[in-house]
Amino acid sequence: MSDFSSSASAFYQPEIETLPREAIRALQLERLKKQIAWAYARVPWYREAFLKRKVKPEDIRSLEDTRLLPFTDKSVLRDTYPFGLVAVPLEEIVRLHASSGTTGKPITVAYNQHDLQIWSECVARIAVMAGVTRADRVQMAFGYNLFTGGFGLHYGCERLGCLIVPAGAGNTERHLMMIQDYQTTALISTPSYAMHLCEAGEASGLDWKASSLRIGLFGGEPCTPGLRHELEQRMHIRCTDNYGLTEVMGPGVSGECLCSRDEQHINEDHFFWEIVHPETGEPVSENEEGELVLTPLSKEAFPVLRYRTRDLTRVTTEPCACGRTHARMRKVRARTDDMLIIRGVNVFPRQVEDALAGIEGVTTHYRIALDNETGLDRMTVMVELTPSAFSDSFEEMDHFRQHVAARLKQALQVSAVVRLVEPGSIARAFGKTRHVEDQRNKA
Ligand code: DLL
Repeated sequence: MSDFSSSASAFYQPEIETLPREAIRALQLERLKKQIAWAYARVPWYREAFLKRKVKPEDIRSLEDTRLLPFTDKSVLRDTYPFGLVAVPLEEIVRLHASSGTTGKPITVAYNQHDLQIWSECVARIAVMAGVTRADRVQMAFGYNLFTGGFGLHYGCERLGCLIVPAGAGNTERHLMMIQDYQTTALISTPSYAMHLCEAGEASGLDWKASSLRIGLFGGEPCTPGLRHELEQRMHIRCTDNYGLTEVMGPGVSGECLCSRDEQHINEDHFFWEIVHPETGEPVSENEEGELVLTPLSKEAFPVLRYRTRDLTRVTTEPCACGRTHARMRKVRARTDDMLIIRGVNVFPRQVEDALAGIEGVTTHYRIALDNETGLDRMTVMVELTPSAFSDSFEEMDHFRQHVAARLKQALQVSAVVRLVEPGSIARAFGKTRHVEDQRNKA
C-alpha cells in the first residue's frame, strides 16, 4: 500500500477547509438566511409551509432559529414530483438526477450550472481528503445514469485534474482488464462491488499486491469495519468512505480524511447539519446519536430546507489531526427505517453484520429473509462460508451452523434460522447491496 502520510495534509480548498469554527458558523448563518429567503420567495410549497408555522424568513436570526422551520422529507419530494420544488426557470436547469426508491415515483432533483459547480468542488474536496491527487487515474464503477454516484464523482475528480476512466457499472472482466491496462490507481464504487471485483480478480489470478490500484473511494452504502479490513488486506489499497444523498446533492456531503477512520468531515460551508431525535424531531444533546437533518446552503435550482435523511449518526466538532476544522459525522451504519421488528424485538441489520464479522469462517456477504408463513415472524440468515470453512461433512457443517445461530441469538436476543451457503453463492450487486428481503404478509 502507498505511503499516505504526506497526503494527510493536502487540501483542495485549504482556506475554507481550515476556517476557524466561529467563522464557519458565521458563514453558515449568512448563507442559511439567503437560502431560506430564496426558497420562500420562489417555491410555493415552502411559502405555504412557513405560513402554516407562522414563521417568516426574517425570524431566522441565529443558527438555532432553524428549529422554527418546517422539515422536508421524502414525502414532500414525492408530492411535488417532479418539478414542484424547483426554484429557477426550467430553462436554467441543466441536469436531473433521481433516486430509485423501492416504491412509487422516483425522487427527482434538479441542478443549474451554479449547483453543478459547487457539487464538483465538494467532491474534489472529499477526493483530496481521501488521498487522491491530480496524478491519480480514477476508474469509475458507478453507472452514468440517474443515480448521482457516477456523474457526481466523475466531475469532482475531473475538476481535481485526475485522469478518469468512465467505465461505468458492471462488466467485471472489463474492469479488471482496465485496471491492468490503464494502470488505474483509484477505484470508485460501492464497497460491496469492490469486494466482488476483488474476488473476481483473485479467481482470475490477478495479483492485487502488484496492481497499480492504491485507493478505494467507496460510498453509497455502509461499509462495515470488517469489509474495509478485508478489502484493504486483499486488494492492498487504502479504503475510504464518502457519504451523500440525492435529495441534498449526491456524493460530496461528507468524506473520510486520512486521520479519522470512523468519521467523515461534513462540507459545512455548503451543508448545515442538525441531529434530531428520530421520533420527536427535537435536537439531541451534543455527541448523542440521532437522525441527521441537512440543509444545503448553496443550492439555487432545488433548495431543500431541513431534510430528514433518516440516517443515524452523531457529530463531533473536536479538532481533527488532519487540520480540517469542519465537523465530523460518525459513519452511517443504520437508518431509522431499516429497523426490523421481529416477534416484537427490534433488530438492525448492522447487528447481524457485526455478529457475523466476529465469526471465523464466514465471508462479509449475507442476506436476511423475513417471512411469517407459519403465522409467526421468522428470520432466516443466509451466511456464506469461506472456502476453507466449507466441508463435505454434514456433522461438521451442522455443528458450525448451530454455532453461528447461537452467536446471532446472543447478539439479537431473538432466534434466527441460519442457512450456510457455499462460497460465492450470495449474489453480488453492481450497485448498492440489499441485505434484507421482507416477505411478511406477502403470501
Ligand atoms: O448514495 C449518493 C452517493 C453516491 C454517496 C456515491 C456516496 C457515493 P442515494 O442513492 O440517494 O445517494 O442514497 C442515499 O445512501 O441516505 C444513506 O442511507 C446511504 N449512503 C450513502 N453513502 C453512504 C455511506 C447516494 N458512505 C443514502 N455510508 C443515504 C453509509 C451511505 N450509507
